[in-house]
Amino acid sequence: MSKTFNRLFFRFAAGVVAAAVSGPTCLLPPASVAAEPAPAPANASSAVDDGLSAVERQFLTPPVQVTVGMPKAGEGYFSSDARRICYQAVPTDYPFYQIFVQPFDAAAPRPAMPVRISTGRGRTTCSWFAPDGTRLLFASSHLDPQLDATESAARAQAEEDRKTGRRRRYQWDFDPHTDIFVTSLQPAAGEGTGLVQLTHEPGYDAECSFSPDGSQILFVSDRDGDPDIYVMDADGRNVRQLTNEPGYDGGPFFSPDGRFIAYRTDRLEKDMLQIHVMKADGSGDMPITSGQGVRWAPYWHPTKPWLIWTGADHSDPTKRPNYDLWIARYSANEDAPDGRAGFKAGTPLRITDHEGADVLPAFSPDGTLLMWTASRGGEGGGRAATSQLWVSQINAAAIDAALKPVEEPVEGPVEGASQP
Ligand SMILES: [Ca+2]
Ligand SMILES: [Ca+2]
Ligand SMILES: [Ca+2]
Repeated sequence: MSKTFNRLFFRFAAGVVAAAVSGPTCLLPPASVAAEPAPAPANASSAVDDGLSAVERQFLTPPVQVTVGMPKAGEGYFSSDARRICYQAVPTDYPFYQIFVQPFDAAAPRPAMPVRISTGRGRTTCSWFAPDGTRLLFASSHLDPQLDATESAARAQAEEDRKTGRRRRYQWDFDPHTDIFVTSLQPAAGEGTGLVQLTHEPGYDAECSFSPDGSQILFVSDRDGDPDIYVMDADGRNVRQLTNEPGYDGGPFFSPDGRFIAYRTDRLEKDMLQIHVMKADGSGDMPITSGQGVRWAPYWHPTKPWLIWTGADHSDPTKRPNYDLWIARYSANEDAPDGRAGFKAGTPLRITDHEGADVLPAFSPDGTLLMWTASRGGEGGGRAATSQLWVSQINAAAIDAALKPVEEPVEGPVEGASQP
């Protein structure tokens, strides 16, 4: 099964697998050995895109590009101490995303040498640090028995695209061989350090993230034929299904206090994702966005009652949608008599309007930095640029001042994607 969502989407790659790895568990080399350094950062000072618009300048410092050397990189997240980031990137010599971790300096964000954590084969996606920083979670299809053929087909298509100059939309496959793995990032001496496979069901299992206390893992599975959100214990046991609506439900993250889950769903209109929030047990589900367009990749601010996501207006089929970052203030009270009323969000605020894609936002653990996947800078800039990870400081005071209060009545559908 596969779908093509209109451009974007990284927290959905998926793929296939197999290979050099025999057996479902852990024959992979330790992360420290698997390390296959990407080319050294070429332009370590690459950075300032001075093309900030008035809107962006109000809320963000000029973004600094922190990934270099690979054709595409994206979907980055911070470790709890903000000293590392994890992300997915397409190596120069391989057709599919692999998972990387690299050092990060919050005081002076800049490119650094990445270390590959995934096996080097298959499609991978959705990396996420354990809260204690000792392990990394990600989804990978490297156990696909047909991996050789999958890779060959991808290489052939890439070669054909290169000849014809075609730029494909991002293809998001629900690869049935995708499973969730966790690997140690701080292997103890003498300890097995390979991957541990946490899901074993046929079907796509991906889009995984730990709960704030590290005891639970949220993920998406289409094991019953329809993609839904599940939660399991950190060791892969005790799987519980949280959503059961026809259509795609995915990209779930726990709120910082662990009481709520933000995710995206296209249950109302195929491929037209909207942001929803539900309680941690799956009850009290409610939409946060509505209206024409796509909203996805919700992410919680760690200390402020803010939810950020990616939105784009798809109402004009003749225009290329511009994906940008939106923030809304919320109030949460899981004990409200009506569970649905326990979570309210105000009118969202657009904080980017650059012509290139601005997607998959993530705040640093202290909430001062924003990292997102953007097509900026580079030759031609904007839409001609490849997607990479960029980091800005947020102007929290300006955002706070511009954000509408939650209580303010919203006239009409909540817009998340109107053009500026
Ligand atoms: Ca699976
Ligand atoms: Ca579903
Ligand atoms: Ca944009």
